[in-house]
Amino acid sequence: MNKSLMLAVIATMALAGTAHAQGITVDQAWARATSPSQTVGGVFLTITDKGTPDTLVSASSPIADMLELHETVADNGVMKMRPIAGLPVAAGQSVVLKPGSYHLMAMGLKQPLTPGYQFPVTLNFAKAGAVTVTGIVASAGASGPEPMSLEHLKNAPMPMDHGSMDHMDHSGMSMPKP
Ligand SMILES: [Cu+2]
Repeated sequence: MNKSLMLAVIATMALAGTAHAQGITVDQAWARATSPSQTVGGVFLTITDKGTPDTLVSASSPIADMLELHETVADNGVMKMRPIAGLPVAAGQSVVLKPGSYHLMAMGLKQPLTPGYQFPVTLNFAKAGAVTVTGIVASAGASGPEPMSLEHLKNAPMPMDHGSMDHMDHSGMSMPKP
C-alpha cells in the first residue's frame, strides 16, 4: 500500500468514529471490557445537538441481543440502574453517557468485549433518525475512552482482532441470562 493511500485509509477510519445527522453528532463511543462469564456490559458515548431538541429513543449493536437505555439513580443511598423510555437532548447541549450516569446497557452479549475491539452502535433519534458510530472497548475499570484504545483505533486501519472475530461464529449459542 503506498503512503498516500495509507493516509487516506487512516483519515477515513478517524472519521468513522463520529457520525452526524440533522444537527446531531455522536462521538467518543466506547464500552467497558467484560469477562467471559458476563452477559451484560456498559456502552458509553457523547451526543451533541447543534440543531433542534431531539430524543434518543433506542439503540442497537450486533455485539448484543439488545441495548437498553439506562439511568443511574440513588435509592436510599444505593446506586441503582433502571431503564428509561427516552433520553432528551436539548438544542446546543451535549449529553455524556458515562459510568454512574446515563448509559446503554448491552443485554445478552454475544462474545466477551476485549480491549481494543471495535463495534458499531446505532442510535435512533425521534427526529434525526438512525446514527451509527464505531465504538472501541476500553479496560474493565475504565471511566472513559482510553488514550491507548484511541491510539489503537488510529493505528489499526484494518480490523486486526481476529480472535474476537472467530468468536462471532458462536453467536448462535444461547447464553444464560443473569
Ligand atoms: Cu445499566
